[in-house]
Amino acid sequence: MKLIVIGLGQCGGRIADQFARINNRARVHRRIEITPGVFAVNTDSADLSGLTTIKSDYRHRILVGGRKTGGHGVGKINEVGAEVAKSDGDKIIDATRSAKRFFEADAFLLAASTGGGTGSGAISVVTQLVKERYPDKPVYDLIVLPFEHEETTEERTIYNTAVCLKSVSSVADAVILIDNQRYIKKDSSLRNNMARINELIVEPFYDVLCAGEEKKSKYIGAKILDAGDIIQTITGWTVIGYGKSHLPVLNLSLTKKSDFRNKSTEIHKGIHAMDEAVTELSLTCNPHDADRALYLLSAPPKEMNMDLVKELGEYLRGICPSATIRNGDYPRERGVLDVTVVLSGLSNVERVRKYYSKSLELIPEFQRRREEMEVKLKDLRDSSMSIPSLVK
Ligand SMILES: Nc1nc2c(ncn2[C@@H]2O[C@H](COP(=O)(O)OP(=O)(O)OP(=O)(O)O)[C@@H](O)[C@H]2O)c(=O)[nH]1
Ligand SMILES: [Mg+2]
Repeated sequence: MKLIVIGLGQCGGRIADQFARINNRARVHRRIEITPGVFAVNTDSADLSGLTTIKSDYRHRILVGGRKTGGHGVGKINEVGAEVAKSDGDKIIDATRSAKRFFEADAFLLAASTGGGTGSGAISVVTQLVKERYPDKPVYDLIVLPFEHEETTEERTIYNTAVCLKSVSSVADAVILIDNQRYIKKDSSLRNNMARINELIVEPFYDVLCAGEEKKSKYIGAKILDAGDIIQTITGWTVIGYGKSHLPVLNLSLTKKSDFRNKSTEIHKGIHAMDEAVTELSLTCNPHDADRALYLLSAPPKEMNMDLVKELGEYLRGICPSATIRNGDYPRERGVLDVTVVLSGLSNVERVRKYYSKSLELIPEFQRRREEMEVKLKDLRDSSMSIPSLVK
């Protein structure tokens, strides 16, 4: 599957940059292309300069809101992010057309964080514009939720998140939810290592995008997971997970393949990888709420067999009883067996609900504070009434 990727704001831009890196990896190691166009949009010129892989010309690193923001961001004010995206929307859409082989892309992937101002304000506006301009291509929004400590220290983070989630959910074909906090749960040293977090966020997309683009017969699975399967699966609230099992360097195929013990070891490793993928989903959710799901098994061809694919299917069916499940296998020569899982069409996401309800409490509080501030300012002005001023 081929994606046009557009990152908005600092977080979105860096995630898009990571997609550009996995595309380079796919080109070098697999001779295939998965992202024919990758772009970053920002109100902050320094953030755009900090990217490393997206082409550095103005058509790929798109500075918006120039006069309004002076190239310095919108400081968490998402309304300004949205306004700038509306006024500079044509500039963004026109730039994306500059992608070589733009029309080969199967879908758009837009990425942003919810906590800031530029990405969180702009993503829904740009999603709507892309959908209007290219009604035949699905548009997926990859949305990065804030760390816990950001929510406790800054209420605006919660409000921005709620507004962003509501806005994208009404325009995007799917909203892929990523919880920043999940990536530091096991290793808190990652908190200050955004580059590593971004690698972990983007990695699950690698095999999923590559599988359907393979041309060499030895890399084509018994059941190919292609763009059609993915497009049919991804809809509404969506999460993605990835797990792997390391394989012994000495391939099991050197021993007797038909040995039932080998087969059960393979199945065990497959289930281990799938269990990890489900445990490490990009956001905690209840798989029972999924209407659609897919899994991709990738392993050296000798490690894959129909029993393994069937067992994995049964495992997923057990945890997502109401989902339509699609699957694929992707034979690659290397020392790991990995499984990518996507759960989609989620009918309930507790975390989203929490942002909505917290934000509802905040709105009257923001209003009260604003009024209180206006009263105090007026009071201060009144107290200067009899003082002369040097300007009119
Ligand atoms: N995963 C990840 N999260 C990031 C990254 N950069 C920032 N964030 C998160 O994104 C949120 C802040 O949003 P930014 O993307 O920096 O904001 P912005 O869209 O540039 O908007 P303004 O700076 O307010 O104009 C916080 O929750 C950060 O933790 C990143 O590279 N990766
Ligand atoms: Mg910024």
